[in-house]
Amino acid sequence: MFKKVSKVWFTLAMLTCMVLMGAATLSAAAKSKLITIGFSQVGAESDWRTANTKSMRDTFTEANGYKLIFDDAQQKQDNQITALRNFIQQEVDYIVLAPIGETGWDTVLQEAKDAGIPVIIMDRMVNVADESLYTCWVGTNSRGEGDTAAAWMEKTFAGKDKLNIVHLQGTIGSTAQIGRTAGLEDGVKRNKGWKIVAQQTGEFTQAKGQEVMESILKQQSDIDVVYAENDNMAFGAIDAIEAAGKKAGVGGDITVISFDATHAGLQMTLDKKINYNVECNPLHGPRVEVLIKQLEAGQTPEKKAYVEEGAFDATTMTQAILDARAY
Ligand code: GYE
Repeated sequence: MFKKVSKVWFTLAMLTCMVLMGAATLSAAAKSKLITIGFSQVGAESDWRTANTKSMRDTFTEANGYKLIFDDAQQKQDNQITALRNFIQQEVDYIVLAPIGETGWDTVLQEAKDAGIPVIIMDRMVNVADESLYTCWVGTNSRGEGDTAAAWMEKTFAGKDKLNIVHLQGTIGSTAQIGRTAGLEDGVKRNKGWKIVAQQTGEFTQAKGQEVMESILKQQSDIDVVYAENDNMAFGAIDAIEAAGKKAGVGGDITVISFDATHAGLQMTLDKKINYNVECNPLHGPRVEVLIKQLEAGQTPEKKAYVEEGAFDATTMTQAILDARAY
């Protein structure tokens, strides 16, 4: 009896070993087939960026057939150029670039093209003389977002003959800054009473947003609106406003407009501290994967793909909307 049982266990153990060995060989073979992606990320300046990085990491896993080489450029273009050159040297299959600013990419993108490595631009855009220097782009319509915010201001402040606006800009020269700034500045041109009383960059970070807002509040007592080009700068600005003894948001002294509509941003919208939050979706991982699959299949993806986005007004914001937020 005992002998029989131990024989069964022995056979089972042998079979398990064989299966495991088989799996090990398989995974070694699968490993050599992984698609290698060099990803140059801007940095970790905002909640939006953190969600974007997570989306990329969650998508491009070994289990999904990828080897992701991630590089954080810490908000410096020089670091991004170095990262791209390293990727070229490592002969990666694809480069994904989330560019900090739009200009200054021609040389390094030419190097990638010469090496035959397709480059997918994600999130912000590049401004290059020759559009064939990159394969395709996926991201947000920042100009559209700026227009959406300006249209809301026109509706909300209709009939008001004076509107003093503090403008907290994102990283100067980035697509998100250029588009959102253009939307506001066009609004100012259309509306005689609108005046930008201060315009300064907060680098898309909460700390800088707060610091800049603190100094503006010391110089300007008459502020109607803060137009912050992302959630994190809005959080910083709200802290500064409250520290100065004023109230931000619905029914307060200063109306706050923000962009991104991240989970934390929508929480502030639900709390009525941000009056209007224009959505900017960071979940590009799966979108980039679709593009890579198309390229792997020998297809030509669309050159530019914009992501659809909405906007949230604090007066109609609900807990259910917040709960459904994936980022
Ligand atoms: O709005 C901001 C981030 O480029 C759309 O970058 C992106 C922007 C986003 O730091 O929060």
